[in-house]
Order: sequence, then structure tokens, then C-alpha cells
Amino acid sequence: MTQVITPELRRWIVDQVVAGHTPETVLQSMCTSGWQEDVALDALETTLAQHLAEHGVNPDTVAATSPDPVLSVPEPDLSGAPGLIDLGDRQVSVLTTLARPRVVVFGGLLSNEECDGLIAAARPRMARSLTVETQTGGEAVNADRTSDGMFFRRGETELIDRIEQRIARLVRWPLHNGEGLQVLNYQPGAQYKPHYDYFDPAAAGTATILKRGGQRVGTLVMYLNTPTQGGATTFPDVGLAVAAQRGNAVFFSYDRPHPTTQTLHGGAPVLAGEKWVATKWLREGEFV
Ligand code: PD2
Ligand code: ZN
Repeated sequence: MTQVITPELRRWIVDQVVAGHTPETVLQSMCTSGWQEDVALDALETTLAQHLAEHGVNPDTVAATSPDPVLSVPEPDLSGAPGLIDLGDRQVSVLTTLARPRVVVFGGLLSNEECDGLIAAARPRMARSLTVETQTGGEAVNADRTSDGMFFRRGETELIDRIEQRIARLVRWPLHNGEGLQVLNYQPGAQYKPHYDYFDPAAAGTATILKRGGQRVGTLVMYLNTPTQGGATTFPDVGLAVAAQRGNAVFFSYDRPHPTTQTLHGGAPVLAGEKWVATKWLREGEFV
């Protein structure tokens, strides 16, 4: 009997693994439901390799990392399900929370003046975005990110220092574990294809990158303007889209550098108007 690998089967396999089931368990389920073991194994391997390649992940990552939680992560204090969090200099609203992937959407993290101040300071320094290149440990232009970008140094200006201190209080994570703020500008048509923000443990350049503060364990994307159309931050594994609204922010954390965190995310194409964001990446240890 020939067994056909349908698109539905592929989707089911990916869903099982993304939900945290090991490939061995998925194989067992397939065999229990009548698949020949060698055909099932082939379908599983082909499907997962294809899925990982589509998302730019080295398949060795899956074998190289443990399924157990390994890292502590930043986390806002949401005990008592507050509608507002008082950060001393500003009250921030909690708009949406999701347990897995861990996602929290905040309202009013930045004032309009702070958003405009960041854009004005970043604008003269914008250049085609580079991403950290895990193959080499350096930086490279990435075709998956069609925005322009720049980095501020941590504490570079009074405005940046104030915002960084506020973020540290919001997610209860040391200021010194944060990378410098990155500002991105997307023109119509620009996007950031789905990716993971952690560094691929199996990539050759990762050891070098990790010397500066360890893994990334959390991301805060702050929206500095409201695009006319498009530009949401999307989480394809769970079908979530966070609208870009000036002053709001989306936070997500990842307790291991692994796709089971379901933190695959992207910036949807801007359809009309432009989009400005500032991203704060949080490391395990002090970022130097
Ligand atoms: O601009 C965004 O929405 C976005 C999406 C995905 C930003 C990032 N990733 C990032 O800065 O890592
Ligand atoms: Zn990202």
C-alpha cells in the first residue's frame, strides 16, 4: 500500500512538534494509526526539515537543545490581573496576555513626545537593516528584513535612559542585560519575515555572540507611530496579530532557544503609510 503525504498530514506533523511533542511521540502516533514505520519516519523527517528551512532554522538546533526549560526570563508583575501597571513615571495598561507563547501587549508605554523624540534622534542615522549573522558572529544585510534601522547605545541620551529604566521596571529585568535600543523604519511594502529572536545554538557564530551577555530571552517591540494599513507584529504558530499603535508595545519571552517556545514572529508588510518601531532585546546576563 502506498501512503501519501498530504498537506493536511504535513500541517498535523508541524502542529504536533510546535505543541512540544517529540518527533519520537509523533512517529509512535503515526505507527499506531496504521503507518508503516519507515514511511512514517521519512514523512516526519522530510516535513520537519522543510518547515525548519522555510523559517531559516538549522535542523541541528532541534537535536542540540534540550526540551527542558533552561533559562529564566523577564516577566511583568501581572499578579492580581492588573488593568494598569504603575511604573512610577508612567501608568501602562495591560491589553492582552497569552501564556504560550508568552506574549503581553501593553498600552501607553511611551508618550507621543517620547515616540517622536526617538524617531527624530534615529532618523539621521538610518541605514539598511543588518541582522546578527549566526553563521559568522558578524552582521549582514538580510533579505528577509526590508526595513531600515539603527542602534542607540544603552543610556545614550536622557530620553533613551528614561525609557530603558522604565522597561527594566516593567519586565523586572536588569537594565544592564538589555541590548541598545534598535529603531526600524518600514516604508510601504517593507516587512520582516517570520523568525526567532534567539540565536541558533547550532550555528557556527553563536558562541561568539553569546560572549556578550548570553542568549536573548525576551523582546519588547515598541510602536513609535501608527501605520495607515498593515505592519502588525504576527505570531504565525498561534495565529496572533498585534496591531502597531503609537505608544503601545508587544513583549514576548522564550525560556529556551527552541521552536517549542512558539515565538516565531514577523512584521507583516506595511500596506499604506510607514511604520517605526524601537526594539529592546533582553539577554540572560549583562550585555557588554
Ligand atoms: O517590527 C516588527 O513588528 C517586528 C517584527 C519582528 C520587529 C522584530 N521582529 C524585531 O525587531 O525583532
Ligand atoms: Zn524579531
